[in-house]
Amino acid sequence: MPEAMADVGLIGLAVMGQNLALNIADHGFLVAVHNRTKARTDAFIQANPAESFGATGGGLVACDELGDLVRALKRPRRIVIMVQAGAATDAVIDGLAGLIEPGDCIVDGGNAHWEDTIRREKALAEKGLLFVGSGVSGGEEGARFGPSLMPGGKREAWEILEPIWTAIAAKVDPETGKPIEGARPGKPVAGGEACAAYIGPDGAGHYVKMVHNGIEYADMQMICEAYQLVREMGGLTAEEAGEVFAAWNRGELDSFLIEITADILKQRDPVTGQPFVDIVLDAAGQKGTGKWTSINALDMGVPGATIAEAVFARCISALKDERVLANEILYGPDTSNSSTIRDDLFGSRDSFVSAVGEALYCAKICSYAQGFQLMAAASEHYGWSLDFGSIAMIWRGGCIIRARFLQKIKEAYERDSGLRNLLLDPYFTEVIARSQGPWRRVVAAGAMGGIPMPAFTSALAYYDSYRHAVLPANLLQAQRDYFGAHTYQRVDEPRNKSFHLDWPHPERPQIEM
Ligand code: NBP
Repeated sequence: MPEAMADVGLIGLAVMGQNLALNIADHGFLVAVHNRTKARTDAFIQANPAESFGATGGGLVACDELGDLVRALKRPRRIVIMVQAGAATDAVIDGLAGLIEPGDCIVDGGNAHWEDTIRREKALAEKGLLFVGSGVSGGEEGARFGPSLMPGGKREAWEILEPIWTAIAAKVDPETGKPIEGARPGKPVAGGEACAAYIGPDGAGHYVKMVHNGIEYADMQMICEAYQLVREMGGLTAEEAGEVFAAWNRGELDSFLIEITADILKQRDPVTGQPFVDIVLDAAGQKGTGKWTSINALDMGVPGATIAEAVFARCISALKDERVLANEILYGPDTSNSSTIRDDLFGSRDSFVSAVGEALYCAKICSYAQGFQLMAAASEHYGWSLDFGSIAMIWRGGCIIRARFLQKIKEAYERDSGLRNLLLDPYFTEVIARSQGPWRRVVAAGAMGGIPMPAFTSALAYYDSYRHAVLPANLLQAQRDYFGAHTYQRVDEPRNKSFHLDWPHPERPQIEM
């Protein structure tokens, strides 16, 4: 092939890289592809010959060496990296940096830690190279037919990448906020608003992607709690629970995760014929972005307890053998009373199930409120000037947390771009005012029935803490001053003044040595 003909390079041809390359080619771009192991590149090219891109004008060009890929690209060069976060990403960037020229742009589409992105962007800028750290969400299917894209870096870097990222992103109907489905190989969807927008400088894109994943952890955990409640306390079969989720998916809870939950619950195991969910081991794994979000919430001093609880819920699920043992030893309430507790509080099974749906929606709002508060703190800390309405907008399609209610978040930030907390937006205030009764009764019923609900309960504690003008931290301050002379502030003095009380410590008994 003649040199400098390809529109974009893509390095790393595992599942995400391959699907992203095909998506880009479907949109009429010529993609130069490279992988560390050549056999993978060859197999990829063989499986996707030029004719599979039809009349789109796009296609793939195999490059055995990094140097071949660099030579194949038009200038300024755009090179997307889809390899493992960490050392692999550094290795690829180091290899490229010696081959490309000032003004060229490297795009890291992996799940990098945002501080690595800040470091890489700075180091490359010193060589005159542009760098975009872009969140890519939606898994394999999203990468292939429309991901949600969260690019961060210098604006001039984004401008170089923008035509490609806008073309390949998921599209939503601007009026309803609903994703426009129907992309097929060689036939991308036309029209709609792209789920890709400039997020902010250096690590902003990867940071926002990380918080997206943290929120995803909480969404999944809350769905699991709702499922356990309707099965254990509601007495529903897996299939009936699937019908409930399908019905919820037609209302305010309409989202990708609710939709796939309905499908999963209706699925039978091909081997035993039992409900599929019943033969899956209840021990969850994790890759780390939920943990990063929770650690960062602690570092920033932002209340992100619901997201952290979702991470801890996976940790305790992984202690399967220990839980089986504890089940033999530890006491809980008599579960034969579950239906009595339920009917005393709700009157009927149907109203219990509907209350669980309301509880799920309220808890979900609280976890998003925490995620957006965290992003607000990071935005201030790093000087990113994040646009929260735009972030909600690009999460409406393509990504795992896509949901109808993200349109409501977008509208909330349109009403007030400086909104301090989602809960304070009139729409969300009203939803929780309306549904808090059922939410509280569900949490009470679950607690009385001994059903673990770490995310539901932590979200309710967040809501009640946030709306309390006075918390018992007055006593806590006094305790700290008592045992450690940590000082305290007074309600009748300015916040910046500290006081210490000379506590009348009683004589302590001498410990005999
Ligand atoms: P992996 O994260 O498993 O990356 C492996 C690919 O990178 C292989 O093709 C490997 O080549 C290649 N690679 C190259 Br080129 N140089 C490498 C090096 N120096 N060290 C190690 N590997 C090297 O692929 P993935 O699952 O497609 O994910 C790609 C990125 O996208 C990751 O950062 C991931 O976190 C992120 N992501 C994944 C998802 C998802 O749903 N999977 C979603 C969103 C984001 P080889 O053939 O020689 O091993």
